[in-house]
Amino acid sequence: MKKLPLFLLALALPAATLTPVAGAAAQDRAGRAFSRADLNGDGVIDPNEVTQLRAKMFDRLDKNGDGVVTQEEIESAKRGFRARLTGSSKTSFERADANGDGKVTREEFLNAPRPIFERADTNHDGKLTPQEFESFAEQVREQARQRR
Ligand SMILES: [Ca+2]
Ligand SMILES: [Ca+2]
Ligand SMILES: [Ca+2]
Repeated sequence: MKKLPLFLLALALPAATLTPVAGAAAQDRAGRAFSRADLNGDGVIDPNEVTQLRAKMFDRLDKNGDGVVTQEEIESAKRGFRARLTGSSKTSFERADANGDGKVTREEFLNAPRPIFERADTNHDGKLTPQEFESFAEQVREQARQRR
């Protein structure tokens, strides 16, 4: 399986799944992740772009292409991605699965809450600037360090 880009997972999964990396390497990676997510290249990430990224991610996770991502498909994606999920973390798939039947449709997933986006958008203008993105990534790394 092709490795999922870190940023796609970072948007969809809890912050805990971001692998902590120190210093310049981390900044560099955040910068590249940012430009990959800025699909129209206007220098900010907007919710529309998040939705498009989710759509791409959904298609990758939906291995059998039936338009529904099951718990099983999520588990296999998690195994393919080396990030560890802590016991209490829920993926946004699990959050999106409102009726708890272990399946998430494309529509549910695209319309699921965007807690990471909203936390990172510190001035709440609905757009993520590279500065907001980087300072959020820094917070996440800091939290990851403190958990050890
Ligand atoms: Ca943009
Ligand atoms: Ca499926
Ligand atoms: Ca903002």
